[in-house]
Amino acid sequence: MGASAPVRQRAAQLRKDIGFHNRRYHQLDDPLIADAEYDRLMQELLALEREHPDLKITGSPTQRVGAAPAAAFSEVQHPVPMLSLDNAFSAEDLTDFNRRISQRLGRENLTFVVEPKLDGLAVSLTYEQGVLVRAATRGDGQTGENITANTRTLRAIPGRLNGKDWPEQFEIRGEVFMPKQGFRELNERALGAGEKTFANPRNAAAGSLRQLDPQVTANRPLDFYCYGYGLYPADQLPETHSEVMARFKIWGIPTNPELHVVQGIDECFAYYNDLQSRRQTLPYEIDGVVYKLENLRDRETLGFAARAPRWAIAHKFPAEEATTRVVAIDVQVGRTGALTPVARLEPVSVGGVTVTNATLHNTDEVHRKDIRIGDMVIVRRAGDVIPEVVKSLPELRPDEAAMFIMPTHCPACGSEVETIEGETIARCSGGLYCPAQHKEAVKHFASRKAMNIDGLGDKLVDQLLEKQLINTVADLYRLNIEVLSRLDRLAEKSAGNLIHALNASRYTTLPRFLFALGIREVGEVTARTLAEQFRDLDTLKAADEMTLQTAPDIGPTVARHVFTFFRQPHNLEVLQGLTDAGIHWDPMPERTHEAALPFIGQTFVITGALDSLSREDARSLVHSLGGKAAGSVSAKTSYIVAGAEPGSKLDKALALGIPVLDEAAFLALCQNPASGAASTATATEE
Ligand code: I6G
Repeated sequence: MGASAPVRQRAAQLRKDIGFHNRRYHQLDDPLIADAEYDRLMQELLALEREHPDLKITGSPTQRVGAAPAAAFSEVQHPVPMLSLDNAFSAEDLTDFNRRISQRLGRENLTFVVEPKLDGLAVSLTYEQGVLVRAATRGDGQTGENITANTRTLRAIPGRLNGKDWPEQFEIRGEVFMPKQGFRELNERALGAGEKTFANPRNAAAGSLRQLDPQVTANRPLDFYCYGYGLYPADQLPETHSEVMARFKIWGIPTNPELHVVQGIDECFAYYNDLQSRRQTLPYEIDGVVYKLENLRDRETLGFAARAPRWAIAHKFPAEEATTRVVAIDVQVGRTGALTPVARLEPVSVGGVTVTNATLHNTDEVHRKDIRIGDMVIVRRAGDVIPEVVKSLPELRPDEAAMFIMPTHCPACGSEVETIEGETIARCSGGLYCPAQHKEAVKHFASRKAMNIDGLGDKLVDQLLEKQLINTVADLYRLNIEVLSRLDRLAEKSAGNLIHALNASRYTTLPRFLFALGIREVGEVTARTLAEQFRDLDTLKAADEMTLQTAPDIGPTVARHVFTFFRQPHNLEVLQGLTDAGIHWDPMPERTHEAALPFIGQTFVITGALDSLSREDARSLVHSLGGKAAGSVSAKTSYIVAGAEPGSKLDKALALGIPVLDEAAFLALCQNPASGAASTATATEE
């Protein structure tokens, strides 16, 4: 039966909207909706066309790829159509795909090649006699944009191939992308120069490659992995995809090291889960995994549908971005009085989690991203990171949208708000008088890395302060079951557990205690440094600013914060209260002699993403062995520890001839410092 008029209208609207968003994405590199929203529009149109085949007209975006080339570029006709990929959004979609192709081939347990789906720009590269002669974007799949001159500036793309057994003429296809680190550095530079930043690495990669001036492309940190081929003499093809890729690798064409061959759909799922768990640590952004049949003859049997091969599918990860509206911008007061603008959002599901707030960091950031109250915005929630607004969509701005203005007085206590010259952070000047700062200070005191008071969560702290059952953190130690039983929703057992946790926390360490006090700029590492240097609380309390600066890595700012903290009568009262409550610790271990602090006098710089440690953990490890961890490379650096995507610090270290350790060599050195020279020799490049 033909579709009814309203259904027909909806399909027409969807076709129009998708066409519009295709041009924003493919031609302007400036999408107006998050990818997930786009996918939803496409899925809706596909479902309508499945139900009403008469709607599946020629020219529907479900039957086409991308968008026509932009007029600014000359055109390249693809000798073999450059198609897109079908998507699987669920396990069921993937099982359907497997069933479909197994049925058509008459075999089960098929072999697949699997690899990450990079979030970049697909390109076609043609080689003749081993020389790159043409590069093109996908365009609409038939005709792409000629980007040869720009592509030649990419170091990852060989202008001339190694070896000589390549076909006279052939075409490879792959993804140009911008690694996360390069993206961050590019945006940092743009910020410094007051220029526009890119919303994400995909837009940055596409915008950098689709430039009229190749010199601009040359200065952008672009990379490339080949994922397949287009035109290729059939009689020179091997049997499998992985053999093709192995050949390409020999010729100097980069292929993704995460490419694997797996057996059956279960191994595809296992690969998907593994990659999803590592998604945040990969040096580039991915939005899913691609599965393709390994056997090239099987591919030929299955062939192509209108816009995608039947033998491949992209299994998408849950989305990290969504579009929603900013309904208000509130100001949150942190532990140190910093005022952070927070966007209150119309609730939106991002990768299965409902997001209602996103941090806006500071006023500069709000203005730089031009975010107004009432705006539509793209929000991003990657892994467990706090959601943030990636960009506003001024094109969709309602007339009544309002600018954000940082209040002149603290919303929690009414004290004046100060913004120090040269700093972007506005601060409430109320100190612990401010209930918001006070609340955050108590939460920090109880937190895991501070006094570790298990069971004293945020809600409980709110109640204790609101009901005035505590005034300072010292009062926590006067709580008893009877008082706690007056709190809402605190069962007797939980109250008992809390009392137990409070008792246990009385015995702590000096570094933890110093960290728990919440002194400005005294994080875990600085607290440990101060404890190591001054050995006991009284000596630290008595130290003047100059003396404080004799400790490693303690500069004038931290010294001033520490000095001032111990001169405030209120703080001294709280300290006395805590001592009276029986907070105690063992004396700091004897100043360890050199054998136990093998890194004394050595400075490490940690850069890039490590596998088994966070950079903070690695720095702590260096400190615990007597070394210094510095933020930048200089001639004084003893070692640089380089993880994935190490960026410019590694380049500088190599230029200065500083020994480079990879993570394994670093850990080996920590365990067996005497092995230093041997480990570095293997880790130093070239
Ligand atoms: O657009 C694509 C990205 C990645 C692809 C692709 C891919 O493999 C990793 N593979 C094919 C076969 C196609 N597009 C058509």
